Amino acid sequence: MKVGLSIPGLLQTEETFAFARQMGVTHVVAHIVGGKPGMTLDDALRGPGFPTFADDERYSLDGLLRLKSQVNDAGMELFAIENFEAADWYDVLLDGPKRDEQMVRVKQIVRDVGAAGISTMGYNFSIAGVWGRPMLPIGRGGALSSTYDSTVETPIPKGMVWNCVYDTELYERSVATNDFIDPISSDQLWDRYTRFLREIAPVADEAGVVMALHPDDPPLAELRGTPRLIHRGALYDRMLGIVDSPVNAMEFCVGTLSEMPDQDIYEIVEHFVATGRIRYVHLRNVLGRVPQYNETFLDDGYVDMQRILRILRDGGFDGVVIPDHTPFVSTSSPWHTGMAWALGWIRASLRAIDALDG
Ligand SMILES: [Mn+2]
Repeated sequence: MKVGLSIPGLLQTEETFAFARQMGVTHVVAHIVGGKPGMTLDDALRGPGFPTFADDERYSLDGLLRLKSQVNDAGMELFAIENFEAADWYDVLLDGPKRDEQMVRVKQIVRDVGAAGISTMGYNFSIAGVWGRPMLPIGRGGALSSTYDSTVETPIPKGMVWNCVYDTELYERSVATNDFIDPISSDQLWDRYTRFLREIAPVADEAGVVMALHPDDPPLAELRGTPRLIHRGALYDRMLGIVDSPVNAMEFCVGTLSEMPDQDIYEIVEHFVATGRIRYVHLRNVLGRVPQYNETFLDDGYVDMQRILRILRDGGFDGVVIPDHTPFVSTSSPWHTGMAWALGWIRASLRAIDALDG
């Protein structure tokens, strides 16, 4: 297996790439959304949602090639781009009037990702996105850790999708008048997704790009009044069946899958590794399951992560594993420290598994 790191847009700088290589990372996942280099975290979090930029130059062929050469110069491979900008495809998610126009943009991004020689496009197909997870000092030693809190759940004002405000005027008007996005059924969401997937798959195939879908975090059947697509492991089977091709694959988030109730995480990993369609793995541990859980360090949750790595290896998975989110530790650089710890833990675990069985 290869050890990778997901680097958010805010941190896509020469310094972070050097940090990643120093930690032994060989494969980079560029999580472009959520901010740009030069912005501070405070800048990024100042608005009512995460920042989102329509037609962002970073998704152009030139932008992708520049990013790739930065990563290559640091001695690593740019393995994947993670997520489309909400501002680029909100009407694909909402089935709005700009849906077809926005699909043209999404297809161009996938073509450009392929043309830049990047093999994988990770994405979420989610209206509510990742939400309702305050950071509290409940991790080991008081580390700030995400927990799900259903009491803060509110419906989504129009103008927002996936925690991003794509139309500020509409959003402000909607907040003032309690105007929320139209309710839909789970079947309607699956119809939207099916239409999207059948349209994007041939484009991805031609571009040499694998589309990798992340499950819904937190994995509830409904969140903020909207249905969720992948909130149980078995729903990945449904998704894989819609387009039965290697271009339709999973961004396999062990953390999110471990939050799901009524299923055995080890059986889930065993089942899906056998499909050969785990494109890459997000590794994270958790205590509890929805609606009551919190994220933990890799060695501090209810899941035996080394057993997960063994199941993946024994199932023939030889792809990229990245740390998912980690608790924020008490240093002046909580993200770097948390990732450094997780990367070291994963590298040592992979080595130990091979040595013990070897
Ligand atoms: Mn994840």
